[in-house]
Amino acid sequence: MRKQASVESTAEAYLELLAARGVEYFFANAGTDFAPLIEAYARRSAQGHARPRPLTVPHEVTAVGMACGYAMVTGRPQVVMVHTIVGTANALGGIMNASRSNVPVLFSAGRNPITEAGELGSRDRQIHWAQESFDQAGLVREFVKWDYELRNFGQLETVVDRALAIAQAEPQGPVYLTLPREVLGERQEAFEYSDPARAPRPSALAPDGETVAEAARLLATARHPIVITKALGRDPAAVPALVELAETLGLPVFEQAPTHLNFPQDHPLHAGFDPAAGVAEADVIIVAECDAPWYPHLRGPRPETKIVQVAVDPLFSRYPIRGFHGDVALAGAPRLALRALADAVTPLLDRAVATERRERLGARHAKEREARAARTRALAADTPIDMAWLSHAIGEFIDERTIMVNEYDFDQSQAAMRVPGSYFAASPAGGLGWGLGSALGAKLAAPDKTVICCVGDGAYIFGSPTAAHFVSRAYDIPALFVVFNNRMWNAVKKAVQTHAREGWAVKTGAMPLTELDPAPDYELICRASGGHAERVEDPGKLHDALRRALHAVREEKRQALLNVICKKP
Ligand SMILES: Cc1ncc(C[n+]2csc(CCOP(=O)(O)OP(=O)(O)O)c2C)c(N)n1
Repeated sequence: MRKQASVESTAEAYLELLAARGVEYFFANAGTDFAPLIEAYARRSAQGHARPRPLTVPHEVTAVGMACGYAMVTGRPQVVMVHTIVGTANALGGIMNASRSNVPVLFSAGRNPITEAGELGSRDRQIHWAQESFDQAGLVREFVKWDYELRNFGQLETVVDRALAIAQAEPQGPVYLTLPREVLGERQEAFEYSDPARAPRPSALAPDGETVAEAARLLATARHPIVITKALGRDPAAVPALVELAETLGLPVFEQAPTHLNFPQDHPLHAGFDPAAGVAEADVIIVAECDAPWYPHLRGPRPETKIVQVAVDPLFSRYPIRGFHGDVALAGAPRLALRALADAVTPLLDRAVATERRERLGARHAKEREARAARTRALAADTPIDMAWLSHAIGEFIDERTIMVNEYDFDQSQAAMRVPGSYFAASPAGGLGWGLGSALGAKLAAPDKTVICCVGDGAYIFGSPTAAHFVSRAYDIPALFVVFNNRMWNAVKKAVQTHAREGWAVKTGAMPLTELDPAPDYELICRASGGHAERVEDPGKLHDALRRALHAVREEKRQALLNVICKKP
């Protein structure tokens, strides 16, 4: 159907189209390049058009995080718009994260005015000469699927629809659109477009029957098959498909540095978070959406072990190097591949073998959980608080309506999360600062859920906390932030310890460049934006502090922060 809207500028037509395409939020960090858009927003608002809702996000790290959090929960891309080359540069770490985590985002930036005079929007500020680069998109091109500069009004619909369609096509990821001020500011009277969009939306792909049959034959005769996964749960529908396959075969499922909820953690076939022993023993390994299932430098599978790769893109084509084998590679939507595999393997299966494995693994799972619980209980009174105990305490408050955003220190093995789409961890690209914004985006996407964001003290600082707490208050987005405060960058320290096990740093205890002492009173940063915030040092008071913080978030509808003083490793 064709639709017509009365508009005064290209910028207004752009907003009209984004709204029509279901974009709900416009996460913006504005500059002089935004003038036509702000003007267009003012007109739309005067006429009662609320979408896409503009949110002022005073740091790009937070803005990209929010768009990622929203898309991770809903699967729908939102718009982030930043200021020219400088805003793009600030946002880049977040875009790298989104790229490697396959999060669709319409990332956009104003373009310095092109013309020196003569057009509405031409250069009229001191920065307008120096703030131009030869190739603005070149700053991000390696980490976006597509980039383009809007050249004129006539191509607006094609460009926006193409951007949104490419971001959402598998493998999903961010796209980048630059918007010159002259084009945005151009006078228009009317805008006509198709509604719904007519850009092609590629269907999900399924692997061919012959390759599925080959994988099924390998699995049917395997004695010690295992699964290793990291990001399968990006598609929540893939989780029950993996459960079905695992139950059919009696397959242990290991999660390797998971970024999503891939398999219910209380399921008897959940084999934990360290696949090393399983890898050494396995004769067939299903690598399901996992970029680095083991570290060949340390220890890999035996040479005769067969590897089945299951992924949207089993080559991880955008990674310069990834040498993990794939004797069989099932490309396409993993939910379809895994279901097809379960169907194909069922008639070939020796049921007695599968049953024996299921029972043995189930007993082991129960024993390991008990042993872990006992180890954690022994830490209950440790002061400063042990991170495992903190994770355990948080785990006790996680219910079916909780979303966990974890940037590093929450130890998943201490909880028993089971709802697909309820857990998100930092991207393997490792750009710190993702957590706070992502938690806010997740809460925007799921206002009825409780969002708990666990961050290290390092990750908290990288997340531009002043901006995040500002946004939480300004737009009523209450989340609980828990700072695992060990007053250091332990990840960096651990790298030194494994790099030189008996070296100078280990022997002398000197670890320059890893300390975050004296630590700020992080609770004051949250309180400055009206949040409920506490410092927690006594492990015996942790549960009550969590209760109060969750009450603030759920009942008072305001953000909360616990600055938990943790043991230094
Ligand atoms: C943008 C960016 N800068 C630096 C790093 C390197 N880095 C990886 S982990 C880490 C420390 C994280 O500290 P914290 O959040 O306190 O967790 P901890 O390591 O103490 O558990 C750093 C600095 C990074 N990943 N990203």
